[in-house]
Amino acid sequence: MATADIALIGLAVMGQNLILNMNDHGFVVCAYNRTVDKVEKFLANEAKGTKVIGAKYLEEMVATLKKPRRVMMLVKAGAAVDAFIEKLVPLLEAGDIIIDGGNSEYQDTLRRCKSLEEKGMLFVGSGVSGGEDGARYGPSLMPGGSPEAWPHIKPIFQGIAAKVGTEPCCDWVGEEGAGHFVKMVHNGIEYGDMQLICEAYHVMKGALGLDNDKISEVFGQWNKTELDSFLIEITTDILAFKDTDGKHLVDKIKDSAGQKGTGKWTAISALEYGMPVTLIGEAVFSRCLSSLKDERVAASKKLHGPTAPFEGNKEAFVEDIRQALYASKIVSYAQGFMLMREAAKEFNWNLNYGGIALMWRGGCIIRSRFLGNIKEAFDKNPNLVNLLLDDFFLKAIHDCQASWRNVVATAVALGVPTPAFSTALAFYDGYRSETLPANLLQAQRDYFGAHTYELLSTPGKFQHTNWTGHGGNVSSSTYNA
Ligand code: 2AM
Repeated sequence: MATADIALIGLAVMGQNLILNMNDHGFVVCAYNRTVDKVEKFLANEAKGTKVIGAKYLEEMVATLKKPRRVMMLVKAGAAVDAFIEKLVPLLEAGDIIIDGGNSEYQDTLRRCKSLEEKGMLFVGSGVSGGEDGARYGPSLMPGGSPEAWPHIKPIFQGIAAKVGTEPCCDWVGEEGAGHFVKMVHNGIEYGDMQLICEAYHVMKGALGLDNDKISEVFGQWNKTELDSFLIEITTDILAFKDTDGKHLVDKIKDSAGQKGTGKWTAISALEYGMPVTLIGEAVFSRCLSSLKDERVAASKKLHGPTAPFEGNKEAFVEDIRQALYASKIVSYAQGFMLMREAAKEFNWNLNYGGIALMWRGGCIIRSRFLGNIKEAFDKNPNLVNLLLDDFFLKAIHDCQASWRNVVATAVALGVPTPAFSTALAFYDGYRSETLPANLLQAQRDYFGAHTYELLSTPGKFQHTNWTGHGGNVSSSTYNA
């Protein structure tokens, strides 16, 4: 009998928690898993006393569904998703909807979307963020794919999503792989935010000599300002946390960062689409550098830096660091939105930028007050070319600028690495430059490779000069890397 509103395949923790969340919001869910035992165990334990039903076979699962059928997968990204799609297609009809809530690559989502639409079915690739807790009590959801699917999944998705006030942290992102692309950028931005916080900690510790409790107190204060966010909040807790021996746990943790690859994928996309998303790139490279622990230990004994201590007012400098972090964060988000805008152009997606800011406003790791300001900026002007040009952010960055420069200059002078603060400032100075030295670069390219250059006085016309007086006058047309 068709009683279920949606089926969910994949009973790992995320899947289980999303099912329970959907159940709490009045939806009847049919649970299925490759290893069928897990269905019975789930029904007998976590889902006991709920309206959740289970299925042992995909045919049985499909038969429980109201039409158009909605089947959501939360399985391992990659081959498992394709395998399930292949099994589901013969069991479904035109107009039915398959949703992939896993961490799929957006190119895979694009391919699956096209292929299912050719068969008359609808496909949605949705970013799901917020971890296990988010899945259970309110994730940030970023669905994209076949637009016709949205009205049919909207009540469930917006019902279970995190809320900011009454607004759900879920809206339609855009076509094809847009949802998974936006989730990837979200993760890249998360890398950037974490790196910025770590640099602030490093400068306070390395340059000012503040201890963990003091730094924790500083972050606690910052959390009451524009920087109010989940990541600053947990950093406050982490720095104050004591191990069983009464010592700070953070000091005992090896300074070698892991990564699962989503930051790297964002940086790769940035290179692919030619967008200067420098801060996320530096955040990824900083993790790489940190993981060279043994080499760094050896190098630290041989490579020297400055030894002069910090001179100045520490309290005032702590405020400078806060402003440097804020300004750098604005640049990072501006870069992230530049990347999304470029991808939207490339793929013809109609991205909803204000909606994206709202989706990230709650439920996910980068949730923050700041995202509310970004939402307002795009509400004011949906065609905003760059976040830095919005009045609110323009003023914020102008107000922070002197402090930001002071922090980067001081960190350089004292030898404390601040790659993300520095790259953000370099980007800012590059972006606001009417003239950059690429005129010389074009001349160099033309000199050694006859790559041609464009004169300011004759736009669109490319020409070659014989710079040396010898060699040919033939310009390069084949080598344009
Ligand atoms: P399992 O319980 O049968 O292993 C997270 O790993 C989820 O993805 C689990 O529900 C898991 O099912 C499922 N999964 C992982 N690899 C899979 C595959 N190759 N085919 C089907 N499901 C898979």
